[in-house]
Amino acid sequence: MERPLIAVLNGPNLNMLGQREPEIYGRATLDDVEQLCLRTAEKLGLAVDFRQTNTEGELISWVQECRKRARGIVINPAGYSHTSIALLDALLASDLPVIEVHISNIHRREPFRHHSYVSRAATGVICGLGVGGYSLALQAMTDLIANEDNR
Ligand code: CA2
Repeated sequence: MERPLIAVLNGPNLNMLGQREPEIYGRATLDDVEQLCLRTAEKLGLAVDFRQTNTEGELISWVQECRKRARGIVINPAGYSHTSIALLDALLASDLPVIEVHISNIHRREPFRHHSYVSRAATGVICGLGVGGYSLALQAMTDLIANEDNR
């Protein structure tokens, strides 16, 4: 049987992971995060499409594409979490399970990071557990999909 496809989408500036602010985001690069997701997906029997963009429109277009091709979305919307109703609308329209991931604990940081528009479309939110949060999100997604299939 074909492996369920999970889109792992990353927003602006996450391409700089591991290059600056290691005290907040750790030392792993985005390539390391992709490898972590691929390894985790292999163990869980999932397929992963891992992407990063610095533009809001591209992120929204990718979410729209997911409707036809993916079983779930794991997303770190980065700065767009706190600003983008358009991204929220796209995620709501996708009709897919969404897990929002933040590497840092946004609630321990500046007040403007405490609210995420995206969380309204998310089945679950993982934050503050470093890049391991991506792996946890894929594990949780496996359970969500299994529950859907057993309905
Ligand atoms: O903690 C997270 O994962 C965030 O989504 C990261 C975003 C931030 O705007 C959110 O509030 C929380 C920032 C991504 C930028 O990442 C960088 C990594 C290294 C150096 C500079 C930026």
